[in-house]
Amino acid sequence: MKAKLDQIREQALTQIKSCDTTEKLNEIRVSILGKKGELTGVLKAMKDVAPEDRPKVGQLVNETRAEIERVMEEAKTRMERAIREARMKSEVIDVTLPAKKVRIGHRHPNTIAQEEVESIFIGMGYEVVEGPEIEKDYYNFEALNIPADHPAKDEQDTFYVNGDILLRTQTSGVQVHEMEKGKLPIRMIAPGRVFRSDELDATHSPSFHQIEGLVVDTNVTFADLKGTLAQFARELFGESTKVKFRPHHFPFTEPSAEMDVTCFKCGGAGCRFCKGEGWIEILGCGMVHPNVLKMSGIDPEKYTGFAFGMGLERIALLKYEIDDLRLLYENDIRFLRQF
Ligand code: 2U9
Repeated sequence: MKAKLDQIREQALTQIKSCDTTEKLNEIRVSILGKKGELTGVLKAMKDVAPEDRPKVGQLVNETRAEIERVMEEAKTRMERAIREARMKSEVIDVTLPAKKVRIGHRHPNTIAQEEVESIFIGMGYEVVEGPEIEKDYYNFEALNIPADHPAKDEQDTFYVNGDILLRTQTSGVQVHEMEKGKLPIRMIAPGRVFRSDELDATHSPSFHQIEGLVVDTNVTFADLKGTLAQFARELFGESTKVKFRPHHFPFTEPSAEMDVTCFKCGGAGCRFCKGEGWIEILGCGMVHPNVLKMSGIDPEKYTGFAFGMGLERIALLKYEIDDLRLLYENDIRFLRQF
């Protein structure tokens, strides 16, 4: 019996020594200590041992079992440690590697241009006022001296929600709302999205942005308009910028004009950028029409005002020398990142 036990122990220890996975170790455990295991077989054979020898043999079996279990436990601990160490090695973080670049957002060129225009007018004491993109026909047309049968309405007669409500074609309604409040003087700009039934091409879009301005006070003259807009042009395009006013017609202003600035590329000599003109048109303006003041409850005998309007995209295209409006709407991050 002793010889059998020694053989079982020796065999077990050799197997455990050469075992390299916990699964295999478990198989060894079952084959020796399991229900049908070899050592269990020895225990079952105790009935054949002489009663007086049984305690001695029993003790031998228990000692063998204890030793095998101890060696197995040691092997298990050794294997688990090896697994843990291998994992720690493979998961090690190399703190000397360069960090992943985090790309933070970027303002859109339109936004940059809008904020620049806003900050110039804020510097001159203007307030920035926003208003609804969905507007009543009255505030978009009628209150601006554009009656139902006016040809100017034809060009912009578009995007109606119903007979009376539309997507605004200009931000002018914001100024009308402000005039109706009856708080004078007014010195404001109104930036925002507008809608027209234009096909999308390099210079047109069915939805673009405007910045309009309005000043209403006593003794406001065309000289104030010229001085203000000349100062604006110098701040936006550079100190040496000159301005030129060409007579024009708008239903809501009288007299009306369009303002050109000297080309900031060639200084007015004429180049490819200004198409040889030396001048670039940037906005429309004029003295607020007396009818417009009257309709909003302001006495045109006491008060006068000037107004102006510009397309924000046009300003952004000029300032950043972008030759196609559509690039502003595609939101290709490789394009946007340049500004
Ligand atoms: C009120 C009274 C007058 C706003 C003005 C313009 C001239 C103008 C265009 C520029 C390019 C529109 O985006 S564009 O196509 N705008 O030329 N806008 S005066 O006049 C107003 C506004 C509100 C109550």
